[in-house]
Order: sequence, then C-alpha cells, then structure tokens
Amino acid sequence: MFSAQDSVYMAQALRLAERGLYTTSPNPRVGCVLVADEKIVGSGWHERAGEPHAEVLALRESGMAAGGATAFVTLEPCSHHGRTPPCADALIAAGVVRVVVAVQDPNPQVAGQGIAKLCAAGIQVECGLMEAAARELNIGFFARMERGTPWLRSKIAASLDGRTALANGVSQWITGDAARLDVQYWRARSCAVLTGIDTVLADDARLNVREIETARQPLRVVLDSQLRMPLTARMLSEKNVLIYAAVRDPEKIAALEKTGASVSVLPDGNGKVDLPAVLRDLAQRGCNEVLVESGSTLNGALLRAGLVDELLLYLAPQFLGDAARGMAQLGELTKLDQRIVLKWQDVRQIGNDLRIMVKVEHV
Ligand code: AOF
Ligand code: ZN
Repeated sequence: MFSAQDSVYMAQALRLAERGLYTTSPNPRVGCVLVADEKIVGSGWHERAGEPHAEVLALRESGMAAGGATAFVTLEPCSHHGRTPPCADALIAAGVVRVVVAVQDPNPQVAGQGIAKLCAAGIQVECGLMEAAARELNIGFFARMERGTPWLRSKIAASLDGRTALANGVSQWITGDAARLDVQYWRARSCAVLTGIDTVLADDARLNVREIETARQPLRVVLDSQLRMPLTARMLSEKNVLIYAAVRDPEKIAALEKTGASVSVLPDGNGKVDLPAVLRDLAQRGCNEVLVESGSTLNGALLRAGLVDELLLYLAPQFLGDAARGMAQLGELTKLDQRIVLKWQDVRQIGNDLRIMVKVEHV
C-alpha cells in the first residue's frame, strides 16, 4: 500500500519533526510534507505549543498547490480545537486528496477522529508508514497519553565494572568531556530532570542545560522526603525547581517557595515520597520525557518499582573495584525472575567513553 517514494517523503517529514526535539513539549514533535505532481509543494514542522501545527505551516507554504496533493504527516492530523484549530479541517479545506500518516495520535481528544474526519470528507487515508520511528520520536508523549506517566530515562555514568563512585562517595569526573556534553542534549530534550536530595547535598548540582544553547530549560525535580534542601543550594538561584516531600513542614515549605521553588507533598505512608504518584503528577504537569540523574539509591528504588523505561549508560574505561558503589541499589535478588531484563537499543563510543542505551523490559 505504500510505495518507495512514500517512504522517502515520510522520512523527510520525520526529519522535519526532529527539528522540534528541544521545543515542542508538552506537544509532540510533528512534521508534514505536501506533494503534488511528484514535487514537494509545502513542508512544515511544529515548533512550539500554541504555535501552528506542522500541517498548517505546510499548507501556508503550498498555497493553492495543495489542491489534489498528498500530505505526509508523522502524526495523525488533529480533529480538536486546542490552542489551534483542527488540522484535519485545514487539509480538507485545502483540497488535499490523500493523507499518509505515520501513527495515530494517542491524545484521547484526537485518537482516530482526525483520520475519521478526513475519510468522511472522501480523502484517501493510509496510516502506519514508519510507525516505529514516529512513535520513538515522541516516546514521552505516547507514554504520557497512553499510561499517564512520562517516559523515564535514567542516565548513569560509571566505570567499565559498573561503579559510579568510590565507597567514600567521591565520584566526579568518571566520564570525559564528550560524554558530559552528550548528556546536555538529553537534558535539553527532557521536560524534567529528576534527582534525589542526596545528589543535591553532595554535588550542589544545578541540573540545568549549560554547555549548549537551548530555548527552554527543563524543570528541575528533587525528591526530598524530609525537606533537607538548603535554601542556599545553587539550584535554587534559578526558578523552575519542583520539590516533592513526604512531610508537611509549613515553615520550611514557605521558605523554599520564597526562593521561587514549588513544593508538593506526596507521602507514601513509609516516610518516603510516593514515586508512582510523582510520575503521575509530572505527567499532569505536561512532562513527556524525564531524565533521572541521581545516585544508586534513587536509581535502585525506581528500577525496583518498575518505573524506569530506559537507561543511558556512559561507561569509562576504568575499573573502580568491588568496594566502590554500584549503579543501582537493588538489594539481594534471591530468584532469577526478580532480575531486571534489558533490551539493547544503541551502543557507540562517545569521546573516550562507551554509551550504551537499553530499554527495560516491563513484564
Ligand atoms: C497535529 N499536528 O503538528 C501537532 C499535533 O493545543 P494544540 O492546538 O497545540 O494541540 C495540541 C495537540 O495536538 C497535541 O496534544 C497532539 O494531540 C496534537 N499535536 N497535531 O495535527 C501537529 N503537534
Ligand atoms: Zn493539528
């Protein structure tokens, strides 16, 4: 049903969509190419929530040439009035005769209704071309829409023997400059960076995007059950910090809020922060992709709770030895079915380090 030429145009639409990698959230990254008489007559990509969708920009560029054209769109054209009017209506009004869609929009406000609208108008619609790539590009948007939590990606820098810090906590500079720069891109595309209070206390980490230009800083999220966050923490010198606590301490909360931070109390009943509730809350705040940058305690807790979706591992060519700290405190597993099973995604060398991306197989 799809020709080789269809694939060429959809690949181009996907490349356009990728331009929104750092800006579109909470919206998905979407690209569109309009083709008439085997020529591209218009193209567009969604840049920012509140601004026009990919299809509308492509139609603006094509003008009258969209009449009789085929539209290649990486996500089902929307059918709802959100911040902008429905793209399905715009495609119908422009006289497009065929629409090739990579993947259906998981947003319940759309969810097939865009395609239905196009079909009802007599447009030939085909869905599923390069679906896997289109989903992957918006993996966080799909996670948030389909299960109500963001895509959780945990970054861990370690030695080749899987150690992240010496037993005494010394951990800085395990991986090299190139790996650290690479992390900046993953931070920049994430809606939020999540860490534990121990990392803030140990490193006075800021967790913002510094070494590359970005139009948008991720929300910095700290899990701080007992509200130990110092008011002098460097992180608090910029806004955009959200602290999850397990205790209601009105004085400390007021002092933190005065710095511009937000505090939300979500206790789990055992003196800790309720991790699944945190993720649901972040999704409600529009977070698609969340990057965890923390120590082995929080990584272990998230992995044990089955909340980590993907690991971004940077491995330096060093051994730190058995006494050094591991990547994630999982406790002792006594049965093999308790193990965490991973699926290889990508392996490459970054500078002098190895970057391994694996997805967690949720059973
Ligand atoms: C499209 N084309 O380029 C994008 C779509 O508030 P709005 O108006 O920006 O609508 C946001 C929703 O529209 C978003 O949640 C998703 O369902 C869809 N995104 N749809 O037809 C696009 N970005
Ligand atoms: Zn739209």
